[in-house]
Amino acid sequence: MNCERTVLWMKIAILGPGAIGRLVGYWLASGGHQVVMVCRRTEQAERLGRQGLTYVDAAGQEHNLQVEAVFEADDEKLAEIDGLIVTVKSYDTEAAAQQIAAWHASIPVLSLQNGLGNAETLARYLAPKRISLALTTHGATAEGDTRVWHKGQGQTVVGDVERGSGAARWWTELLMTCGQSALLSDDIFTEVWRKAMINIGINPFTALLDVRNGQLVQEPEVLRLMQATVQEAEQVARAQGINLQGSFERVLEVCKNTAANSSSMRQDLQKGRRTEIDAMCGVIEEIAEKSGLQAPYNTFLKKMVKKCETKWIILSS
Ligand code: KPL
Repeated sequence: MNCERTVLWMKIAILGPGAIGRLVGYWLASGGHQVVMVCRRTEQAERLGRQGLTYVDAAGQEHNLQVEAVFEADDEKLAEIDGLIVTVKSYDTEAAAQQIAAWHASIPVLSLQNGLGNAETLARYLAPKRISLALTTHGATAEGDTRVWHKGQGQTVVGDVERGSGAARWWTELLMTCGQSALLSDDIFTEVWRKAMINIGINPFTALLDVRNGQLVQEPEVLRLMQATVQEAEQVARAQGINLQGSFERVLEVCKNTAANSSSMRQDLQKGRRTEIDAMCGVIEEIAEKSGLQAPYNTFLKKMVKKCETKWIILSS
């Protein structure tokens, strides 16, 4: 891996063209980089290749850019990529890691995903020095196969799994060439937990109540439950040696900044898809059990979301 090279005109593949995959794909394409969206469905690959990627800004203005799109692992088209961004759902990380391990030996890989445990899964298949992690609080909603609506500004933090590998700096510089700011963190695992707290405080509530992020703060009794859930998760994190303070304040801030957005979990339930609840409240429940703690709020939310998943999946099949 050569992270010394200039970041201009890179060819970047994005594995998982959901809302965040499309958002970052658009950013990179608008910065003049060559973007290859790697799709799991041939129809999506065909549509993206034919219609391009449509980015809808917060004012509802549409912008369209051409991107390449391939169906799964098309070795020929992926032969010359300079970097790969993983935006698949947390429960697909293992399959993604196996796929990447089979393609390339050395390109840098950036995980831009929700949930706890993605880095550990990737590191079972790829050399840790290749892996960087990014967390973002931007709010994005996927529409159809080719559109993404950027519904709320947020912040992106990037850091290396193996400190000092230099890859995270390369990724932040790449984002900067597209006019996107990204902070460099030398403690990315704490950032992963910080982002998980935001998802635990927002996603299950928006999904179960079927509301947008901003609507949560209008209901005092919902706010109380959100606070109790986040504080409980903070305590579980503390048992792991991770000290997080101010998580609930950050949850409120993200609700405000992404008020018009539908959380990814709400989008998943609405589409009859599996959610990432296991990598959020599910991990908190597991760690609590192993540490002799109780996490009733997180356990309850996991149960409720799982119930809804099965109902929606049956209804929409
Ligand atoms: O990460 C998100 C998600 O929806 O998964 C937030 C930041 C809460 C934006 O909706």
